[in-house]
This record gives sequence, structure tokens and C-alpha cells, in this order.
Amino acid sequence: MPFGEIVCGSPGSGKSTYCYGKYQLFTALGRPISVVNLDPANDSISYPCAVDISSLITLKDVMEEHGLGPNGGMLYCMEYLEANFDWLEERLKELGQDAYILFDLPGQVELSTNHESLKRIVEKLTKHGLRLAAVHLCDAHYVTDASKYISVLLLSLRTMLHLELPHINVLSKVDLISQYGDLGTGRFFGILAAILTGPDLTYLENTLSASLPPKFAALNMAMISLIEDYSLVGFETLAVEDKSSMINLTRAIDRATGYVFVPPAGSNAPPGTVDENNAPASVRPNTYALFSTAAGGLKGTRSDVRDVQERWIDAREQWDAYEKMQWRKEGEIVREEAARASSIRERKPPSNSEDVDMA
Ligand SMILES: Nc1nc2c(ncn2[C@@H]2O[C@H](COP(=O)(O)OP(=O)(O)OP(=O)(O)O)[C@@H](O)[C@H]2O)c(=O)[nH]1
Ligand SMILES: [Mg+2]
Repeated sequence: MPFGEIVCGSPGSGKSTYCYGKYQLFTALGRPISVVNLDPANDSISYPCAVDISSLITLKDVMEEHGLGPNGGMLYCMEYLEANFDWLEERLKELGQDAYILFDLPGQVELSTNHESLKRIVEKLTKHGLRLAAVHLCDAHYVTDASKYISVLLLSLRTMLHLELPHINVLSKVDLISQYGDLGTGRFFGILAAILTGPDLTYLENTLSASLPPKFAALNMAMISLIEDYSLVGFETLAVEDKSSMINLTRAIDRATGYVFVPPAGSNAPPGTVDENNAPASVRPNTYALFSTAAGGLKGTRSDVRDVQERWIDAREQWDAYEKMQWRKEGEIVREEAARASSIRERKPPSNSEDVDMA
């Protein structure tokens, strides 16, 4: 059964960069991955694209032909894709039953909050057996301000209700967080802690009351309780270049979709845990995969708000140096392993005469 992610979020929140980062990570891990570009305005795609909407329709052509502006043109493109769903279906079928598919969406948020075409496309995909999660990226910049953060939460909530998929909220670009103004007062940490360690949102309520006129107090309270009612206080964090951050997020998404990665035969999983026949992964379950992904714990380095503060603000340089050292070590291990394998290959097999002597 194919699995996948609908990667959505506001313009510039890092959707395409995330798709490319995930493509690189999964290729290195030997996990299947295909990226589908559903952004008809995306004319410089960084990742290898399995399916590209621009071979069906482009925003530029729509604007020229129908005299539409960029926003109306984008809605037209999505309606056109919905009307030509069989085009998408055919191409997705070619990716096979074991595919893991990322859908890179345009940044126009109304597509995932109000407009019906994307919703109907997602419904059709799930009806065709695709197990999807919505991965909603929000620029971490928004957590430096309580009212901006609330607006992002409401946007995220709207997306969740509209798409009706398992929903993962992600604060993207956390590696840039120290650049976003005055963090010395603990403002960032306060808001982020309120976000990540909920459900107590009193901190946000107080911050909102302090920054907005008193006549909005009741509105603030209503918004806070709405957020609490939907338990929408959870966020994962993401810095695309950071391997642990990508792996933590991957685990959270795997858990939401129920995806279990089955390593290919011949991989270095513990002996006896992988069924070594060559059948496709979807019909070759094994215990190693089950316990290393879906059932694995989500706790780990940087899965907690305090880790984010330490990694990206308090001790960023030390962590950068430590990770560089780890990469060097990993590179050395890979080189040594390759040298050992090639020396084994070069060693001559014993001749028949020696066998006879020994006998
Ligand atoms: N430092 C840092 N920069 C990032 C990260 N993710 C994305 N960016 C940068 O953010 C900018 C926007 O990223 P994109 O991937 O184009 O964002 P997008 O959401 O696809 O944008 P649209 O398709 O226009 O909506 C680029 O300059 C990226 O290099 C990250 O984790 N860390
Ligand atoms: Mg993009």
C-alpha cells in the first residue's frame, strides 16, 4: 500500500526544501521516496521529480490564456488538476505499491483551507488506497510573537478540519530562530514552551492580554479555548539540514500514518529479523522494521523544546562542531568498510591443489 505526505503551509515556509531534504535522507537510508510537484508555478525544482504538474498545466500558460492573475490562475490550475485526476492517477500507479510519495503543494493557503479542489483530490487519493498525512509547515519566526502564533494555529486548525487527514504541525527553520529579534528575555522560550508542552496556555493568554487592547480579552480567551478544545498545541520542529531533526519528524509522521519501513534483503538489520526473500516490501513484514519505526519511541535528541533552545540558541556553535566531528567519523567508517570489502573481493580463492593437500 502506498503511503505519503501532503506538504502544505504558507508561502516560503520551506515545503520544497523539506521535500528535497527528505528525498536526500530517504535515498541515503534506502527508503523508497518519490516527490510529486503539485505547484504549477514551481519552475526551478531542486529535487528529482517523479511527477510534475507542469507537464499537465502551468500557471504562466493559464495567466496568458485566460487573462487571470497569479492567485486566480493558481485556483484554476487546481480545478484543472481535479478535472484531470486520471492523469495524476495513471502516473502515481506507475510508482508501484511500495511507493512513499511527497506532494509538494503551492504556498497559497486557501488551497488547503477553503478551496474544494485540493480537498477532493486528497479524498480521491485516499479512496485509491494512499495512506496520507498532512504535514503543515509554519515558519518558526511566528513563535516569537504571541498573536502571530495564534494566527498560525488557527490556520493550521483550519487546514486540519478541511483536509481531514492525520495532521502534523511543524515549526520549520528552527535553525534561524536566534536571528528573530530579542530572545534574551526568554520570550521565544516562553512562547515555544507554551506551545510544545501544553495544554496549559496561560502564558499565551497573558502575553496576548499584555500586547492587545483590553476589549480583545474575551476574544483572546475564546481563541485559546478553541485551540485547547482541538488539542492543537503540539508542534514538531524542523531544520532541514539537521539529520536528527529530520529523523525525529519522520518518526512522528510514520507513527501518524502507521508506516513501517521494511529494509531490503541484504541490509544490515540484526540477523534473523529480516525475511531475506526478494518479494516486495509490502508483502514481506519483519520484526526489525516494526520495532525500529512505528513502535519505536519518539523521545530522542531534540524532540523537546529545551533541546531546541540548547541546539539552536544557547550552544549552537558547540553542537555544530560536534556534528561535524560525527560526520567525519561516519565518513571514515564508510571508507574503512569499503576498503575492507574490496580487499576481501581481491583475495584469491584457494586453489584445488591446496584442497587436496589439506585433505
Ligand atoms: N535556514 C533554513 N532555511 C530554510 C529551511 N527550509 C527552507 N529554508 C529556506 O527558506 C526559503 C524558502 O524555502 P522553499 O522551500 O522555497 O519554501 P516553499 O514553502 O516551498 O515556498 P513556496 O513554494 O513559494 O510556497 C529558501 O530560501 C530555503 O532555502 C531550513 O530548515 N533552514
Ligand atoms: Mg515550494
